[in-house]
Amino acid sequence: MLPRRRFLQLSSLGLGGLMASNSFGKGLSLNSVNKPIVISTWDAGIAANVDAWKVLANGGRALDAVEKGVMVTESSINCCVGLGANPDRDGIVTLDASIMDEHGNAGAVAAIERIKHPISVARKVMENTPHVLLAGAGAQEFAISQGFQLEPQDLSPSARKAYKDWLKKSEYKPEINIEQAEGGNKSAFAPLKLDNGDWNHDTIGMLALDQAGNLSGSCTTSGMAFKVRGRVGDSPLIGAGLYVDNAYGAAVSTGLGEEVIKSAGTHLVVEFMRQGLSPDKACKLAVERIVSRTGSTKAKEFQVAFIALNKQGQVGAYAIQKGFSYARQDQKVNNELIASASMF
Ligand code: SD4
Repeated sequence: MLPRRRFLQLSSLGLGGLMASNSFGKGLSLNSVNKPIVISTWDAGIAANVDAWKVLANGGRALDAVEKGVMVTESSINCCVGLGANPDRDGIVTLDASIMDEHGNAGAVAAIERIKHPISVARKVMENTPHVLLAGAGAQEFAISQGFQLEPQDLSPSARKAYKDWLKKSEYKPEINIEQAEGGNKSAFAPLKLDNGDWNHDTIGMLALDQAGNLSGSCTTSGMAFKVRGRVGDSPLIGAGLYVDNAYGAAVSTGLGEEVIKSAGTHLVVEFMRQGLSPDKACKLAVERIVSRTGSTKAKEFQVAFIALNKQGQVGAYAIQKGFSYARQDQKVNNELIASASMF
């Protein structure tokens, strides 16, 4: 993972807007489409983009890229996502994931246990069932029926330590992903800082546009650390944590899922792009919509961030709190971490 020092300030400089017109369709010829491209949330996106890019650079499908990409994060034992992640308050890791293709097909799993790659199970739900979302024990049974292996229930060393620390107070105070909390915020739900100095986020969302000009997206998470057993966040909910409309654009979210669900966040971002707004502006308006409901005093207590990619290959991001970043790989930017603009 890259240290924060290496963040580019491209978003805040508005460089994304230099690549093409900020308004959908205006001044753009087909040749100006920036493809292929992949973007993904947080620092872990750098490693995930590498595998996604292998697919895209070889002319592969965006759907394969967004699955392969986030599988890297799901496999990483000391990360944030997948079976290495923090458990719920009963000490059990439960995972959520969703995927969406260029045809508007969608698949998702919620609160699945002991499965290494929830994103691939989500894809099987999409491709092999007439359903969109399978949850809990049923999702696990389905995964096994599709050839997935049941993994041990053990916690990773970092999760075991974090859970043990959390148990000392067992304070239930859902704050999530507020990076400037370093040193100040002692909430159990603030992200953990790893020994190497990186932050331990518990979600990765990825969006890709392939050489054929098709969009897809994925999102996979352990949800909120030390959550109530059975709690499901925004990530597996289509239109909340992830939305793809192949005609206009795609968006994925991270942060406090409850607030994203209540605003149908990523559907809102994509609708703003449909109305002609740039990805940056669409993400900003969606964040503002959330804050207009909660009020800014409450919004100072939690993080929500969106990234978006439109049909022209333009990208955007916006967050409530500073500290959010996303990784970008295309012909113009070689897998760099980009600092998102934010409200506060
Ligand atoms: C959730 N949105 O379950 C996820 C959490 C998250 O980085 O994004 N963490 O609410």
